[in-house]
Amino acid sequence: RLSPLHDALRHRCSRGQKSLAVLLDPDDLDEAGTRRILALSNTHSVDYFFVGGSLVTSQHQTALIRLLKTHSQVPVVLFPSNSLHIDAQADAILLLSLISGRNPDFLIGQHVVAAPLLRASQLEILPTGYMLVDSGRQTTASYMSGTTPLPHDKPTIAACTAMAGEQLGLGLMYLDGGSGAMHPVSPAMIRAVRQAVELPIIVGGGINTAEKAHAALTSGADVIVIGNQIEKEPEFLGEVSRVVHTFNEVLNATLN
Ligand code: 1GP
Repeated sequence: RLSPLHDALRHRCSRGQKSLAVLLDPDDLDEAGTRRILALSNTHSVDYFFVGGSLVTSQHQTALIRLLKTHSQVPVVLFPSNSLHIDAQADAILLLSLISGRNPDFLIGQHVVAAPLLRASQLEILPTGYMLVDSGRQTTASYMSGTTPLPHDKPTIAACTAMAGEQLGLGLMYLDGGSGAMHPVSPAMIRAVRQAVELPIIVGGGINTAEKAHAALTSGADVIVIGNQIEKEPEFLGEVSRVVHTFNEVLNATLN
């Protein structure tokens, strides 16, 4: 099976290029809200739409993905909380292995259920080491997964966890404070993971200012994920897109 998104992301990362992913949670967005974000994403640069949430109760996910695919060229990547949220209309799926936790259901159980569905679909599979990091309060993700997040101030544990994930053959690392995190993943932890692995690193959870976005990128994040803040204030998409764009422009100027 071809892996165009993974190959392109690895190529970007090897050149130090940064990317922006906008997380759309079907439970939080109605059609008007999605259209507003779509319009902004067509004027500002967005690299990926992630679709999902730690607990999806609405029936909107299919309609949301259809809307994105109809009005945008930005790749749609599923960010599933379990095997029920596979949707073959998307372009790819983050096949998350929750390596910060010790719950076998999220390390392999859900994957067994999903395997034949994924085999039958055209979805690009992005095998991802998913690390939940304590962010100052219990998030839906840590409660629903029944796992203890990584301690916020223990970058060495995060680095060793990421190393183990890379040695197991995972293709991406996702450091997540969880949606609406009080504190984003610390720069020290991102730096430690950056030094430990060569894989592309995705960082999300609680990035709600341009400064926090910039801090994550300078610490070594290849992709930053923004959900809540764009849902609350869609214009933040323009602000954070400029942060990523400026970062890449400075890098290009240095390389040329
Ligand atoms: C959560 O990383 C994502 O899984 C995004 O978090 O909603 O806090 O931006 P926010």
